[in-house]
Amino acid sequence: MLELYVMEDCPFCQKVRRKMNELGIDFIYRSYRKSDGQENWGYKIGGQTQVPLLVDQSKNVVMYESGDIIAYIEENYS
Ligand SMILES: N[C@@H](CCC(=O)N[C@@H](CS)C(=O)NCC(=O)O)C(=O)O
Repeated sequence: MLELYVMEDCPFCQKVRRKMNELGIDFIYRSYRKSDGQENWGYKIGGQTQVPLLVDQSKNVVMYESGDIIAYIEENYS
């Protein structure tokens, strides 16, 4: 299943979540705490402290950038 690392007040994360909901895509919501820094799972997976971060284990994809994530889910999951 898709996993999305997000911070609640991040507008880029909200944009991606909105699109996921619009497309009816089920995903695992991963809370991202900025204060965890490099100890964060998102950092350990993707190597950056940026969110949103999409992880698609079924396709070995780890992706930052909300625009790229939206294009990816539209292409692969809609
Ligand atoms: N261009 C990126 C911008 C993402 C971004 O700026 N995210 C902020 C939170 S709203 C972030 O993760 N900043 C890095 C940090 O706080 O360490 C996108 O569209 O996804």
